[in-house]
Amino acid sequence: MVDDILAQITENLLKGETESVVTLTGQALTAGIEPLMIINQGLLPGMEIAGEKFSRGEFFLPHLLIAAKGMQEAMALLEPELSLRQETPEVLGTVVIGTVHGDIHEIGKSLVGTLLSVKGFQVHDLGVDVPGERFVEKVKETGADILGLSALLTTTMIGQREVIEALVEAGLRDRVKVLVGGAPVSQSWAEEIGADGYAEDATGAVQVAQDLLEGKS
Ligand code: B12
Repeated sequence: MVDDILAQITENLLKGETESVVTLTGQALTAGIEPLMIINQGLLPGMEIAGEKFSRGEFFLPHLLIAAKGMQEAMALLEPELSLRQETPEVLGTVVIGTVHGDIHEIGKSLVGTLLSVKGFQVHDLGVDVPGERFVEKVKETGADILGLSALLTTTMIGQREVIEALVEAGLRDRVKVLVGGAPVSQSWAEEIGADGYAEDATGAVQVAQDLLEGKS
């Protein structure tokens, strides 16, 4: 039953049946399936397959857009549920997050932001295609502990390095921990550009953010 409903979410996401994705997500919640399980085993496999089909030329841009719409509308239903499960009432730290300049991929960055706020971080989400100076301004304004930089394209990853350089120039590099992520990003890239942390997914991002604040990494 659980596997069935999650498989149907994946299938409908790929078929571009946004309404069904939302209905099934609601049904999954009613059936008592945890929101994170719906995300990780229902929605994300759909996005993954959509990307693979795009690489093979079986899907085109409109397919990706409609799959993204399905994921985002389902997330609108899941986010309040995730907030209800917020684990710590006190603020663990302040995070500024966004997708770097030239890159409009939104979903992964938003998921990382959502899970960080569920865990107790105060999150300022700057959105997508964010110029370096905007990150710097917001870090200064909020006194952020952590800056999260997302990049989904091999051509925009370089933007992460540019933001780090801009922080150095503004004299803020020592005041904020930089956490990088996104599909083409890796631990070695993080090290190469002088970031403080890297995580492969949103759950990992929460762990690394906590470790960074506790000074473990
Ligand atoms: C949906 C999608 C789109 C949508 C985005 C809609 C939206 N509102 O976000 C649209 C249609 C707009 C789009 C456009 C393009 N896309 Co696109 N897209 C995708 C797709 C299918 C899914 C991305 C996604 O949302 N995944 C789900 C989320 C949850 O996963 P995620 O983003 O990877 O995030 C997770 C981790 O990476 C990590 N993470 C992410 N950010 C951060 C940040 C931090 C701080 C941390 C710690 C972790 C972290 O945690 C997240 C949660 O687990 C991917 C394929 C893929 N498998 O990635 C291609 C993909 C990223 N796109 C690709 C391409 C080529 C493009 C276009 C250039 C296509 C074109 N010809 O125009 C444009 C670029 C537009 C631009 N300037 O940005 C390529 C990139 C290839 C490359 N290596 O550079 C991919 C890989 C598809 C492919 N296989 O070819 N895309």
